[in-house]
Amino acid sequence: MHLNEEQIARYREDGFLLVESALDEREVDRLRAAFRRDCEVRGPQVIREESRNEVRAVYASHHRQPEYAGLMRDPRVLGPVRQLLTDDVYVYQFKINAKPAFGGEKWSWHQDYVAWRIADRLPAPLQVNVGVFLDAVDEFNGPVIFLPGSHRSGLVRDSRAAEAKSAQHLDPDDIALTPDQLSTLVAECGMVSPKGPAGSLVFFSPEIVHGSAPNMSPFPRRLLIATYNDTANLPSWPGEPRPDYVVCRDTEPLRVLDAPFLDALEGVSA
Ligand code: HL5
Ligand code: SIN
Ligand code: MN
Repeated sequence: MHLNEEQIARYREDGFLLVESALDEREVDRLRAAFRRDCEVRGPQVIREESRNEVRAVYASHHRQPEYAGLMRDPRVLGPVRQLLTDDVYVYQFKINAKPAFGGEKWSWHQDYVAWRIADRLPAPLQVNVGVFLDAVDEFNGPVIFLPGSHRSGLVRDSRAAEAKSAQHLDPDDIALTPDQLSTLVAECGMVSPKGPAGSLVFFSPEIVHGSAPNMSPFPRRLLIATYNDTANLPSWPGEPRPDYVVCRDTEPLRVLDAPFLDALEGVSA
């Protein structure tokens, strides 16, 4: 899959780009099954909701589940990322935010690069995020809301809250925008929440302001977010590096598969 000039221009202008139904139902089924398996793997990479014992997020599933390892190199995902960023990229971070039905909690308004600059001393915002819809996303199940164009406003924050919400990762609560900052930016940029069927992709900038509301609907909103970083833009930790489930250590440039990930996994040639 190749993005056309207009799509690339839209990504640069808005800071995000939706590609509907890039993956088919069979592929999404396999990814969901791999996620269910991965939720059973015990360890600090599984983050639970504060108020109940449900999964809030799981990190680095591509280290354990071959479907996700393949997906990270699938031409429909990695191809556009290389067009938007550069040829030599690797997966810096991988997470699935589960937003369970009947109570998946909010993700506060934030810019990703604020987190990575503070926590990992990542030199520059040379990343592209890819959101993969593991469920259909609609107005009811807590879609991500973007402020279009806000990636061109610079960083809104340069420090984190004194008290961390989570010991496992940096929760957006710790770097949340103030109400005043958000009101000013929304007046300039407005708000958009990309929606679509399961299997849709949303590419978005590490500097765009985004967040999402709780999910009180009867439908889960499982969203994979993979962050690709330029291999020439590596973190340099001031002290102890963050764990490798939050910040991946394999910085070898990724090669694009020549077939969709399931075909590659099953050894079917293209
Ligand atoms: N949880 C991420 C991390 O690196 C940061 C957030 O959406 C990305 C802000 O710990
Ligand atoms: C995030 O930015 O990490 C959370 C967005 C979401 O899952 O709604
Ligand atoms: Mn984010």
